[in-house]
Amino acid sequence: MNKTLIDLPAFGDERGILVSLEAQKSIPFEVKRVYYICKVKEDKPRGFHAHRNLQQLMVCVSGGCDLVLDNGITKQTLRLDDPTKGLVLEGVIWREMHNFTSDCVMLVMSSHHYDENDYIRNYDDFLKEIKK
Ligand code: T46
Repeated sequence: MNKTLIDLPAFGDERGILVSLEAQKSIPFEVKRVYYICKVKEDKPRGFHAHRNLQQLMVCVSGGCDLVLDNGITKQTLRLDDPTKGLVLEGVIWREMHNFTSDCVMLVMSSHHYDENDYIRNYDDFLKEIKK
């Protein structure tokens, strides 16, 4: 599975923590787009898609959620709830986000602009596509 949990450069002192993200340094690709997910409903999962050609770095800067990652062979669940850890995803991975805390803010940096044609939003289509 093409996923890596990375330690983000974090500068903590008695005032708190500052996390600095620099494209092509702490972020292993050129960032073309940034978005964030916030004001979530705890009982409303998100995702349920894969990307054909996209690298993303995901960080829960507040709160957390469970990420279910599936490459068609193995399925893994990990809790993302630490603002100093980022999850880098690349390759065709089915992703679901569950069990959000109400204060969750997920920041995502992407290697490409938004393109709905890059999404596989049907699980059977995803399985067909990875077998190609
Ligand atoms: C992902 C997970 C982690 C845009 O217009 N521009 C954008 O850059 C994005 C990301 C979304 N949208 C529109 C498309 C939909 O009408 O925003 C709406 C909600 O998007 P979606 O239902 O895809 O949101 P999530 O939370 O299910 O998935 C998002 C990203 O789309 C996806 O790339 O990996 O977060």
